Amino acid sequence: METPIDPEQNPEPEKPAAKTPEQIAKEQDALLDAQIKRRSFIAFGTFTALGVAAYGSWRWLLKSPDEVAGVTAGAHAPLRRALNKNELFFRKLFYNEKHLVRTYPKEMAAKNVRVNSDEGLKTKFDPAAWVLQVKKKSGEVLKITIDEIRALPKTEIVFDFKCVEGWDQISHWGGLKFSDFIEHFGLQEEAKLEYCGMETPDKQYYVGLDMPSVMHPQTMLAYEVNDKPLPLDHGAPLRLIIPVKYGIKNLKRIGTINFSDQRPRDYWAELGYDYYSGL
Ligand SMILES: Nc1nc2c(c(=O)[nH]1)N[C@H]1C(S)=C(S)[C@@H](COP(=O)(O)O)O[C@H]1N2
Ligand SMILES: [Mo]
Repeated sequence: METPIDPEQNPEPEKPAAKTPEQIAKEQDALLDAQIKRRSFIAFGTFTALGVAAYGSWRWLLKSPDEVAGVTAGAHAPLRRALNKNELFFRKLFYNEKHLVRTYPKEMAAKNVRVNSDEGLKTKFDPAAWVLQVKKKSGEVLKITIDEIRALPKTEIVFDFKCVEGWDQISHWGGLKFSDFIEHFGLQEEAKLEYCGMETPDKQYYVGLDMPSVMHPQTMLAYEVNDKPLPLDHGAPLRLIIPVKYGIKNLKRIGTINFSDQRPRDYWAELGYDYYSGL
């Protein structure tokens, strides 16, 4: 005979008592607490690791050699490398031969053009005996007189001349477009090199220039200011006017011009200024 199931003797497993709202809140709080602890731990660990890495990088930078004095002074070598990489990157991105520096009407040009500095102009100098010396790739040196340069078509520009010291002045220059100079004197092979260097006859002031800036359509070998022959303190008989660069690169009294794939020496870069000094 079957015994009937006695619900009293075989009770269903007891259901856990329903949680009170207080209990639920407490459990959720505990869970949240654990989560916050975990995240804080991760954040702190990450922060410490980054701090250690930053300190390591800083020590590395401080211990890295300075740039070779007399080439480009000042910065630690890795910083200069980064600067040079940046410069190249932006040059490639933005440099465009067709981009011209802003020009102004002649009436806006200063009548009294400021004379700034005179490195390389202090040595006794006879402008009548001057010839421009151009070093070719072959080693041959061209000797060019001011009359040969003046005989070629003249170009003029009125632009805002800017000095790194913080002044600027609208000024009016006349001379031979540099790219015409290259054409006329058969320097096409030289113009394929990366850099152009210029020095005063006494070699006391000198600049290095990237070829695209030298070949820029507004760059000229100037022999006039305000329609008159250059005075000695502005660089007679021939100076560089390179509007895409700061004043420091606009060498007065050019003695020699050379071309190379290595950066030519540069007076202000040796003292820690930016080699490119572009505008
Ligand atoms: N030979 C030579 N050229 C030079 C300089 C110099 O000291 N010596 N100074 C440069 C600087 S810093 C500037 S701002 C301009 C100033 O040109 P300016 O005197 O005709 O105004 O020339 C540049 N060319
Ligand atoms: Mo300058």
